[in-house]
Amino acid sequence: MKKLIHAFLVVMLVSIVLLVIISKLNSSHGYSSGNTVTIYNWGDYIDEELIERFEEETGTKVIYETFDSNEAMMTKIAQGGTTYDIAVPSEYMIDKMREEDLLIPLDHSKLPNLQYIDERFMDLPFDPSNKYSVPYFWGTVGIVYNPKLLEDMEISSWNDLWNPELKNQILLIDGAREVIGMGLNSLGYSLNDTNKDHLIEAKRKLDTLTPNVKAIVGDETRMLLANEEAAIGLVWSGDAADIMWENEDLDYVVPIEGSNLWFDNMVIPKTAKNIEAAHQFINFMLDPEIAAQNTEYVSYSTPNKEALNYMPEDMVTDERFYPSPELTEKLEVYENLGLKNLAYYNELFLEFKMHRK
Ligand code: N2P
Repeated sequence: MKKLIHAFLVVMLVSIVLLVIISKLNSSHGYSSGNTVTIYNWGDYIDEELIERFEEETGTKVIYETFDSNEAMMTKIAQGGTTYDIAVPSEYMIDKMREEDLLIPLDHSKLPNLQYIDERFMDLPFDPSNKYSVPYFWGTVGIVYNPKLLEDMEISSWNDLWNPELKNQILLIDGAREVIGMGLNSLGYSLNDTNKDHLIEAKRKLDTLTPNVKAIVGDETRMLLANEEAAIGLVWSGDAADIMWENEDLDYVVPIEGSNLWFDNMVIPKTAKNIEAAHQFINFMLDPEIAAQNTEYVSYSTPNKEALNYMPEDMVTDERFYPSPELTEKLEVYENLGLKNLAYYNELFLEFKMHRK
């Protein structure tokens, strides 16, 4: 009997070792994890019904996690703890990730639905020929405001936010580029300014906004503004569109001094384990009807030209959310300012947050 138990234990041990070796070998070829695909996306940035549909159609299980800033996303991917098959960074971060060798070139032959993307969103300077990324959503940064709570106050400039009557009325995005950018723009500087004196001046100016800042938040912004718990929010355009569906009293403006035009694209990080399924998922999201459903759900602006035909007319003709090329030309796209400068933006933003406490 003892011998039998011994033999059984040996067989068990050998099987376990073999299993571990097989799974390691598979993952080093990028095709492990049987049938799962792990996706890392911004919060509130997909219609979850589409995840289920992808799972049903392909038999691939989706593991879905969210982040709320490019910086947080990049740190987690660089650490490599969780291995993501898809992530959705914005342009300057795609450039930075490529520079740090964190991305895998895409196989365009597996992405036939790429033909539906408007040329205007392809081959942009942050990723020539879309070697590493395909467009997901795009938009602007601006101010959503509630005229009902503001009486006759006009909101059209970044500097309007410094009005002392707005005490405790403003919600800010928890993002270094957005907030420091607002400070820079309000002084007439570029969103990509790296001049230290200008950056310090912007940070000092932001410190004086503190009495008006109610909170620095992530995805809760939508709910707080729609429920009229604050009168003003610094937001990404799609969040504004969504809030305005909830509460028709609100409006959205891109300030006259200028603002940010951004593009969020899907990429496959270097650590991906299921490259095949990652391409499949990306191509699925590029399908015009799927993209239209996703866009109606999240309210951001789709780069998928064909998808526009499946969407309500009033949504796609709204210039606040589908600004013309002439309007977007006046806006600035964030550039990858390099490790040191980006770290400095983060440092100033942290100091600004501390100043509030
Ligand atoms: C979605 C956030 C969109 C991010 N909640 C804009 N880059």
